Amino acid sequence: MVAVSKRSVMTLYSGATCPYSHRIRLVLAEKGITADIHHVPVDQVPEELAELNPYGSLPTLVDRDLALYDTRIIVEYLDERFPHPPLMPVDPVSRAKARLALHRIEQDWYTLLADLESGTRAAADRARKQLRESLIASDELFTVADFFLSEELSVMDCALVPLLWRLPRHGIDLGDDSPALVAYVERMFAREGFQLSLSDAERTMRG
Ligand SMILES: N[C@@H](CCC(=O)N[C@@H](CS)C(=O)NCC(=O)O)C(=O)O
Repeated sequence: MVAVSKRSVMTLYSGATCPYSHRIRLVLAEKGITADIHHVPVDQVPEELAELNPYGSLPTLVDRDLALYDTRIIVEYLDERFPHPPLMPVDPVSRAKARLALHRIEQDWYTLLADLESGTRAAADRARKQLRESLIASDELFTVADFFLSEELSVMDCALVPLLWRLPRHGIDLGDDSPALVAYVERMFAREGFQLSLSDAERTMRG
């Protein structure tokens, strides 16, 4: 549990190994927002959460009378309520590009992660191969800037990094085939915000 700050009474219902919850914890840590973080089991959410969120899904953020679910909606709210540092670019074209990239990250990579986490053995094997190949094929994207397609940390990094942290857990080793991606991973994992975002269970996912 993280201490509650004077200006915030927010509560995050989080899954200790849930990549979507990890995205929110990363945004909180990078923005220096303190909140009560309650790790709850995904398959046995407390009654109070079921009353706040009709889907009973994690993550769920409660800020006074407001209960929010859906990772993207929570991230957008946090970015608007706590604007510094901003996680979205300012101009409309860059904002649209960031949203599109986020969509691709979720459609192309998070769907494969879902197969790895709870698919059949065959689906997980297919997803492992596809995710590895797709990440390696994207190596050039990680040469563009220090952060993903950006000079500053953004919502795209906050989505990508929790997924990348989980690769060894699912038997994915990028090897030497994607040097820019590997360098990006090292930079991002070394950030204080990232280290603070990890639950104890996530910390054990890598040695
Ligand atoms: N679309 C949701 C997906 C989140 C999600 O799949 N969370 C999982 C835990 S990692 C969950 O709560 N599963 C149980 C459920 O959806 O009822 C979001 O973006 O927040």
